[in-house]
Amino acid sequence: MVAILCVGETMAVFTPVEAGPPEEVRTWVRGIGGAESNVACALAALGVRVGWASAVGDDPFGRAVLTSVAEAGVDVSRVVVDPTRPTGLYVKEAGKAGSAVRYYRAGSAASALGPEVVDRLGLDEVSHVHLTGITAALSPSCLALVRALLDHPGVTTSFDVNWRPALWGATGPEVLRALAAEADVVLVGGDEAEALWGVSEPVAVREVLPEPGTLVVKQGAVGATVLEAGRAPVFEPALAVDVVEPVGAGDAFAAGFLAAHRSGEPPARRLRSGHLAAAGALCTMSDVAVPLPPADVARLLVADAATWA
Ligand code: KDG
Repeated sequence: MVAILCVGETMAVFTPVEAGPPEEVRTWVRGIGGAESNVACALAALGVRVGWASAVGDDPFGRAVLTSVAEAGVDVSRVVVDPTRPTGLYVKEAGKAGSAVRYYRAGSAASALGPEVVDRLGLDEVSHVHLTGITAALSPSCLALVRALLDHPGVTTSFDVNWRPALWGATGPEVLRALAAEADVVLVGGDEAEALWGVSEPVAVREVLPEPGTLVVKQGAVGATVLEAGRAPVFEPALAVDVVEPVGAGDAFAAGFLAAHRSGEPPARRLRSGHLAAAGALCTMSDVAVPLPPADVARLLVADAATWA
């Protein structure tokens, strides 16, 4: 039985150890990364019973991915090992302002997932499914899987838009809007909303996405706003942190937010929980967050405005 099931691709990630263009770099560190398993690992660190469903190749990177996610405390029993396709991988050119990425994932094991897997996900044992727009971009069958999961009766859903222009053609903005409209909780960066739909302010994003019961607009280092039906928008500033590398911070934020959302915390506390989890990703080169010490989290969750940010 898992409270939250995250579904999507996880890859081997290569991060350069030396500065310089990739053509000249000779030493790389191999980690793992995938938006949905990043969320799952961060949820597990917060004590949530969480599973991750996907497919990996029957290869060393697939085994490394499975071992790492399982070691984080995530149930990986719904991950299929596909002997006919490889595990995807990606290469980072990391920097404080953001990271350029180069994907090697076309034809990967996860890209072959489709709606036929829904029946073996054991969704009667799951209360919430977390998805992202990345999966929708991987292949037509993956898009159909995301649609089927968003439509599935008996589970609530969250959808992080996770705009990855390198994976999309011209249909991205409309497909992502339509998918987001089906979810109960939607997370989107103001910068992503600007690129997709030409709006970044939370209230304007809400006009583009009026359907979800809970809409969270992430405003980078400034903070985040939650907009819910029948309630005034609630803004909560982000924590000031020395950023090492930002990839994975949105996923950790989603985990912190969802964990507090599930426990019925009020909006500001849910946003704080997201910011605290995000700080654990901003302070590491890894896509997977390193959780802050629980005592710091407990103190900061209830700190007054002056001592918080
Ligand atoms: O949000 C971070 C993810 O983007 C990263 O871990 C890799 O899932 C990934 C992707 O598709 O870019």
